[in-house]
Amino acid sequence: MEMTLRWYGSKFDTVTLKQIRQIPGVTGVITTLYDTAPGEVWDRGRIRALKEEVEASGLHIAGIESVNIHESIKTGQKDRDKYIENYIKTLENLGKEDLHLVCYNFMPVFDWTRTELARVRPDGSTVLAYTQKAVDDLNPEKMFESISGDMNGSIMPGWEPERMEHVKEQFAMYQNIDNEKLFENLKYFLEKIMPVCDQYEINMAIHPDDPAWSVFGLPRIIINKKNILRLMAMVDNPHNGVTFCTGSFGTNLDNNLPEMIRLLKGRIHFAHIRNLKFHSPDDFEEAAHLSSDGNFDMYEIMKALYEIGFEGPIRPDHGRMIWNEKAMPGYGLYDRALGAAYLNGLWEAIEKCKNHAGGSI
Ligand code: CS2
Ligand code: MN
Repeated sequence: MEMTLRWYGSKFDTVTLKQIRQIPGVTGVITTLYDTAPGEVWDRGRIRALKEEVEASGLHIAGIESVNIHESIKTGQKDRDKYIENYIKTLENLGKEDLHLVCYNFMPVFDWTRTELARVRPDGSTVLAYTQKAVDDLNPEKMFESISGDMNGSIMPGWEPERMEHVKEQFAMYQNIDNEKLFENLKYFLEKIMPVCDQYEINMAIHPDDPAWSVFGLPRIIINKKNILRLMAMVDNPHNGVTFCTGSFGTNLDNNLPEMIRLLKGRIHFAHIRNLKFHSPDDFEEAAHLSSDGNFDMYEIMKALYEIGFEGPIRPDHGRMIWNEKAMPGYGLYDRALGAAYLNGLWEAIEKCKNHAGGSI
């Protein structure tokens, strides 16, 4: 595995490449052209410029998160082929620049949902949190208003103001889309892009839905073992793979994370490692990465990744806001750096134990 950090680009991120370069063991970044709209073709020159900027700092681009999918593709509109063509051109441009990992999601309308961006924990840190009750009491616009004051001046992925302006029309597009239809549209998209992925050796890595159930009545499919295995079998090509995000699959306590990792052997191209602390099954907050701070056993998760021979990038997913840092909620430097160091420590210990003691731990 390779330890990486997500970086939104110098125009959008409070964290610099120089700072990332100084986190022990972090050698790459996961980045994107954050100001491109879903459906747009990524310009090859811009991709190259981004790559050169990252490389000048002594790091490299380990993957792209995300190339977002246009709602026409998700809802299967008549004009979807045009947007798929554009997506293929973007993949070609990435492939020509020697980039081979693309994270994306297939969540209707917006990306992950949290009801608070700055819940205060007993230690005084602030974290992203979710309570089902808050979702049940609000509509998306009201929720956006109630959380936008805590964005620290950043643009949150999936909750961009432009997106919120069109939220009603976007909801209307999903009126006749159920989970089955969404699966069908995802299959259609993946089948169309697999040839270019084969040609340029691009691993597509779908990010699970977060939380792993329907919000605001919208369909959601990448939520559990059964559905993710179904998707792998539906388009049975190794380039159709997964971003294994523990904090997203883990929102549903019925999901056994180490078991799912083992079942997805060969198809996990990217891992997001994050811990959650549950107060009830539908009230949780994003804890520090350390196992004892939340509900997940991080050692078992890392061991499962090690045992399936995982070689892709890992990034410590969202961190807490600590030490008075002001950054995009979930994406400050300090707690993610602590997370990277901790996960690297677990990995080193697992590796060394495996190599001694006749391979058993
Ligand atoms: C989130 C998402 O959980 C996460 O990693 O920050 O924004 C994620 O990057 C996207 O869903 C991937 O497409
Ligand atoms: Mn994630």
